[in-house]
Amino acid sequence: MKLILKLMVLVMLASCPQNLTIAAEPEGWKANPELVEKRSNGDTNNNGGRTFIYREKEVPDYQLPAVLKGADGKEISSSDEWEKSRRHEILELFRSHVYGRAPLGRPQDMTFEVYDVDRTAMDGAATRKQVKIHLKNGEKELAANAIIFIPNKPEKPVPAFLLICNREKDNIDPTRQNKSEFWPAEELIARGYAAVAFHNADFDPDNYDEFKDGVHGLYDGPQPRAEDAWGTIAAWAWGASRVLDYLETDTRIDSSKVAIIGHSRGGKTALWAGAEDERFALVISNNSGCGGAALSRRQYGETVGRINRAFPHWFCKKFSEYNEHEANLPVDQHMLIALCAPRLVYVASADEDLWADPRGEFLSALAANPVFALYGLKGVTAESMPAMGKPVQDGQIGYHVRSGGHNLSEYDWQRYMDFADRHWKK
Ligand code: GTR
Repeated sequence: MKLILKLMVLVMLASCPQNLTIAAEPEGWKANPELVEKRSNGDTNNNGGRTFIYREKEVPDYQLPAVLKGADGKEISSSDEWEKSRRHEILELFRSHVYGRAPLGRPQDMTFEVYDVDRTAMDGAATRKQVKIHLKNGEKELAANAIIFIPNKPEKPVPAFLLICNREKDNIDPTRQNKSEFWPAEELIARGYAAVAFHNADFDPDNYDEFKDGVHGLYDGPQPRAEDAWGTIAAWAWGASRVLDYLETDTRIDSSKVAIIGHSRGGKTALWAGAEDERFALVISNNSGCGGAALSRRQYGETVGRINRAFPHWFCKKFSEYNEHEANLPVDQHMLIALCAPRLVYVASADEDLWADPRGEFLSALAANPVFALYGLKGVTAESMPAMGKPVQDGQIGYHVRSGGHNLSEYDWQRYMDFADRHWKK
């Protein structure tokens, strides 16, 4: 039957006039060929002797590790089995092979100092607070800062968006003299959400210093670093959880509805924070690419080898064993998204950000669907990549690809708030 259909289509095609296009392919996003050409000719810094892949046809054949097959080879067929065994197995694989293992959860010696409270912020629309999170380990101390705006109305506890800021601090200006689309706090307030942000460097400066500064310096012992010792992304993710610890104590925040959001290296961090800490109810990855939402095995744009050479502090040491050997990884990034199930997730890509592999980000979200299905839920509700500017938001996983380059834009934020409205304000 299939063969007959195929033949019929071929006959139809053959008899069609040349200028008639047949809609044989779904009208999803495709990388702009000019941009692909430009990238393919240019960007070739250290990729372990390989050229970077920007042409879809150059993506190698790959097979993703099965998210629903346990280490003992058994199929996982219920949410119960997922929660009792497989979820933990996958989490452990990411800890030991990719991000490293945070040595502790909520630390013993942590205090919150609330200061700078202004009930008339944003022309009276919000209350601003800043919170110093004091961390101590013996004689050593570190303080990280969180900036919080809470809508004055309604007076009940509100859901919050917590941004991991990996750009300059003036992007999260508490005085609001500097307003950046990277953190549109006024827009969040107008839509009824608390806007919370912290700067990643407060927990760990973004440079390679052999893990002496930040929370590594505070907590890591004198012994040589293990292969699976936490990298900087894991340190930032751990920091996000400490901000959430504070938010849980704030009676104006509905801590059962806190979204963790980050862009690029911050997006990788948001996903890892969501995997490690199930209190985050919505996990948002904006253009997170390699080591974030994008499938490593596709090797499209930035690769495992390149990211480990350029940023030797982001992941654990073990991860560099997979430089140019992606197929040996016991996980791929769809499993990271799956670790957020059944909670809400949002993955977003940008048309010109081929370095982050938009298609690889979408396919990764799609491959996480079976885990959501165990809960009788839909993940991403598109079978193939949607068109640019056509967000898909019905299921537990939201997805969009927007026009423009690598950035966390006003458009992205509005879509994230739409998604939260849809799922949280039903
Ligand atoms: C790039 C890096 C990406 C991404 C980005 C960013 O240089 O290759 O993985 O994380 O930085 O954080 O802006």
